[in-house]
Amino acid sequence: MVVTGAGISQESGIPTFRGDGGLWRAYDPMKLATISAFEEDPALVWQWYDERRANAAAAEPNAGHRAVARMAELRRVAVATQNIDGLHQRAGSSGVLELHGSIVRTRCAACGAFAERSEGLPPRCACGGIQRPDVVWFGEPLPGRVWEEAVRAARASDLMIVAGTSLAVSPANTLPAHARSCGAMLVEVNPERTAMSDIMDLSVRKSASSALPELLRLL
Ligand code: BJW
Ligand code: ZN
Repeated sequence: MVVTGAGISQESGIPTFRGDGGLWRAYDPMKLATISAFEEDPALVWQWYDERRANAAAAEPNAGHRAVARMAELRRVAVATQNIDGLHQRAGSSGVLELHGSIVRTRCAACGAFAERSEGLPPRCACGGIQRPDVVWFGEPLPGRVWEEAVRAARASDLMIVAGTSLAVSPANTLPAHARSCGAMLVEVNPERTAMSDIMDLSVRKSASSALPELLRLL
């Protein structure tokens, strides 16, 4: 199983949330990525997501995303990502478990209908409600089926590669412990220490775009 976070897309030009590469300087994600921020000022939250939608659409998958996609040609590999940028899919991975949703999709905060982002700030649904990005904000539950599948895959895995995530956000950061408790080997790819470095069997202190192709060759 491969579990990824913002660091794998950093080299595609998408800023991370925390650490040195955390470049959403004009905005504080801890404040904006919440339902209360959206209820208070949906236009401000949408400005942040509009910028990030444009950024993600213009970005290209990098060697890290491509290596993950190639791994599935050699072994059965489940991919779970906390990223909402769609770059794993664009690199050729299928069945990606999007733990925190997708910036590509928009749904109505009132009636739940999925639709394209309409014009306007904030954009509105045909029902009159305000649209929102189909992502998971702090305090919201992860999509149930996706999370159950991720836990199942973690517990069934014999090797988990955790790449480009600080493992600071729950419940995604419990996946390594689920894997470990069922006997999997844990490998972390991150230039920096993480919250779970101590339980890793191996920490590769390199960028995702250099380490993941190397791990692919070892597989
Ligand atoms: C490289 C690199 C390179 C750099 N190569 N590596 C108190 C109150 C309320 C809730 C909580 C609470 N305490 C705990 C909680 C739970 C909360 C939580 O975990 N909070 C903590 C922050 C304290 N979690 C939730 O609320 C979750 N839901 C939940 O628990 O539901 C049950 C519940 C309900 C009600 C109450 C409580 C619980 C939902 C979490 C949703 C997270 N959403 C976001 C935004 C998604 C949409 C969007 O993108 O806009 O998800 S926040 C943000 O963090 C985003 C990310 O997916 C997520 C994880 O970040 P990630 O990917 O790890 O990125 P970084 O930046 O942290 O790390 C990057 C790493 O890459 C670094 O380590 C670098 O070193 C590395 N790196 N370049 C490889 N080239
Ligand atoms: Zn609606």
